[in-house]
Amino acid sequence: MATLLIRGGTVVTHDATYRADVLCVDGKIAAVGPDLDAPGDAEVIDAGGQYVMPGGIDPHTHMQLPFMGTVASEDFYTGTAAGLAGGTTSIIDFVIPSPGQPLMEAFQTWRGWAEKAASDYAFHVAITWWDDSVHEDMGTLVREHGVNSFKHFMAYKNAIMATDDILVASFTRCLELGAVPTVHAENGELVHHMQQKLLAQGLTGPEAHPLSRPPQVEGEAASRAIRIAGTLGAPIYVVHVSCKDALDEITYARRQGQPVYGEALAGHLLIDDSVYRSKDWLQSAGHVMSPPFRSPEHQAALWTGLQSGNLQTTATDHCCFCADQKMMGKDDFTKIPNGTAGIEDRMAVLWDAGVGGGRISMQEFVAVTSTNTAKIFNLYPRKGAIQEGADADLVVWDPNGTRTISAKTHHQNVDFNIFEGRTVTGIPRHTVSQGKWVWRDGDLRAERGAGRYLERPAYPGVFDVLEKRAERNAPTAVER
Ligand code: DUC
Ligand code: ZN
Ligand code: ZN
Repeated sequence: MATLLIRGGTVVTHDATYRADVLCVDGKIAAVGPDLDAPGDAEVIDAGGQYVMPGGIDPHTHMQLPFMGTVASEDFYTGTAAGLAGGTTSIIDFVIPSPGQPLMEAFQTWRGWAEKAASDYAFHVAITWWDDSVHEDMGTLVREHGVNSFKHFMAYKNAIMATDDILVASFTRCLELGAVPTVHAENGELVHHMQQKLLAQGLTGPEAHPLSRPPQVEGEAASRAIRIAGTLGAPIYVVHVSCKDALDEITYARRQGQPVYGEALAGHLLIDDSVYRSKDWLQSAGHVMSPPFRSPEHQAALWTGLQSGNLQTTATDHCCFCADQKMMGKDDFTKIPNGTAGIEDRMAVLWDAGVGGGRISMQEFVAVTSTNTAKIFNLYPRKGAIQEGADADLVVWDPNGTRTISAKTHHQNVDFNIFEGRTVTGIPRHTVSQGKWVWRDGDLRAERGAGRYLERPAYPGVFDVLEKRAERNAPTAVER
């Protein structure tokens, strides 16, 4: 029996802050309370002067993703291990079938890749094409494999883009199944058009990347996806909201009572678009991701989105490409593999700028880094909570600890760090996964294959209400 006592800390959850010890037995939280006795065989972690919080959940990662002619350098082991070093104890990654590939085949492929994960994981499944078999497989995934969310890329024309007919078919199916549709909101036609136009003008470098994907492109797609979902009565979750344009669409819809959720990336909150004006090609290309980094006014809007509750979660879109991979786009910015890392740094940079910067409270920090994701994707209270019976996935947070972030010292399997040189105050001092410490004062003991696949049941009951609500709000026929 593995027993661990975290002693002397202050427990911080999304709704409470109090002094308590936390006893973990066989991977679960067995007790939370003051002055708990340590059973004879218990290992003890001293959390004096520190905060004990639910482990982070990153709802948006792409480990070893085959993408844009290459494969992301971080695999499920190295990526989840880096996450543990950063206080993140679960991820939700994406199964992305190639157009025409059976969903179940892709799902089994990703399940195989993920067997080496060091932390727990789940999957969203992308809908990149449509026929009756996709309709069928969505049912199988929900009913038999614990998938309760499906992803739609509205960009990446001629690759994985979902057109409006696919969105309508898939959102309708999601509603039937009690699953949450999610979207990468960028108008793929516009992006393609802008890319061709910029290349024709001789703009081939990474500085053209943000010009090809301006905020309107994201705002339009967010509006379209939200209105399609609203018409059908389906909820919707917008991944990596990067700008005011998309946030305004979410905020407007939520004000009408529509169940719309939004995610912000740590990168978008912390880094502005000046990175694309670097004279150093690799510096600039290292920041190529989609949607791109935005100007400071958009960043300020994202913080307001988190503060107001119109954005509920934070993620990374962790998708790593090394310099030699980025070089694939040396003469054509549209060929630079899109993606940046962040799983190891998300919690620390958000604490530093969020709590340290006076933007969000500690409890809000827990909500946006862990609990809200667990609730939206039906992992709560197994994850995202500190209570008896929950999984013992915890981070012991040292509010006074400091770290200077660098690709030279990080654990991520990539040679670049978008937060390079940033010194943060507030660090994960210890991380506990499944009741065992895996990161202790700089010592990483991530175990290959220790991660478990997390089943996430669908929400049929909740969705019945949404369907009825949409019917009630639908315009009625005018009698002649
Ligand atoms: N954006 C990225 O930058 N990388 C992976 C996929 C995506 O949508
Ligand atoms: Zn995306
Ligand atoms: Zn992504």
